[in-house]
Amino acid sequence: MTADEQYMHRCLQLAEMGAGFVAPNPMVGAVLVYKGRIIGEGYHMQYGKAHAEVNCINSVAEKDHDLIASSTIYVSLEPCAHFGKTPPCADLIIAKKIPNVVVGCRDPFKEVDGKGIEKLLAAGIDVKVGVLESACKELNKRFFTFHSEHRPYIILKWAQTANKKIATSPKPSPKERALKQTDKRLLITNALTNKLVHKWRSEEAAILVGTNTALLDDPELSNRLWSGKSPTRLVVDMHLRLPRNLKIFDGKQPTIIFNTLQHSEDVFKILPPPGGVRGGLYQVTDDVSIVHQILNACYQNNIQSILVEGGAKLLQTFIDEGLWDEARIITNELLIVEEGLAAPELSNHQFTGSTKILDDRIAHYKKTN
Ligand code: AOF
Ligand code: ZN
Repeated sequence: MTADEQYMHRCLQLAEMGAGFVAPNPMVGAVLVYKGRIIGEGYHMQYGKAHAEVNCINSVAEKDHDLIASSTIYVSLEPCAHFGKTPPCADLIIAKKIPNVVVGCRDPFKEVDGKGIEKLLAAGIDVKVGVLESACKELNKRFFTFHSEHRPYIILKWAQTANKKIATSPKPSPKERALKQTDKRLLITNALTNKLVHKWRSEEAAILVGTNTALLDDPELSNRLWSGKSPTRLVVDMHLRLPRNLKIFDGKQPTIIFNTLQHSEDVFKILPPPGGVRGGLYQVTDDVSIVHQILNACYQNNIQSILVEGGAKLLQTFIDEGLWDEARIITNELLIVEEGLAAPELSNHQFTGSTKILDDRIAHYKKTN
């Protein structure tokens, strides 16, 4: 690693400490270096609060203040140029007369998007861009996908048996429904992988399921087994047939129902963080792809990532439309069922590794374009 890469690596370590506290903002870290010595460090600690550069510059000890104007500041993301919840970091760097700036990657947010770098250059500052660029982008993959592709980052997740079945029955019969025999849940994963799935839920802004999954599994779609928040629940129920006694209606987290019949006011209204969204009915039409309408609603309302947890049909629609970024597939290698719903078929993917937890194997895939 070059010296620049080492300092950028430190920026990334610092940035990560903001995980879980800064979304929908990106995680950003900064270090200030004078002749090979780090004299300041900082990161974006909380949504709406000071940016990394501000915390970094404020951390410099009094005795080192005179060195700031002869130092290099390393930042994992382009310093901002806009007045948002805080003033522009580029202006602060200029005001502090910092002569050198090393940037991990450009900020895709339209208010910044190169303008921070231009501001610094116009002030005569030496700017280097693109140190550990892919690692910097990977850290904020949700933020980058959201701003560059105008849709949330999409993670598909499902659990399958050794013979690739994901559920016992696609639909309850009217008789089963009348008898409330809807407990057709096929338990595939073990206690440890369940915990991991809750960790995944804590990391995303929203979780999405289709009608049959909501009806058959009656999932709570919350994070109960890991620290941190629970995602907003997004449920497809085109004809509003889901009974109100399902766990998704427990009121513990907002639930948004995509349907063709009704629309509630302020359904996506953003409450101050960490409140998230209000929930309610969101009207869609059935002549256009439902997936596109959901993604568009998320984009318009600053939901930067979704975890799609089923069922097979909905997951397959995302795969067929090429609208996914990651797939995490849990396979119980000991369980084989005779009948069941076939697991989705991935196409256009790159295998990035797998982990084994007792009898469950978790395979990770990334989409290749
Ligand atoms: C930086 N340093 O540490 C972060 C940046 O509403 P605000 O004022 O917090 O601005 C949010 C935007 O600023 C966010 O969308 C992203 O473009 C940038 N984040 N920029 O210079 C930081 N967190
Ligand atoms: Zn800033």
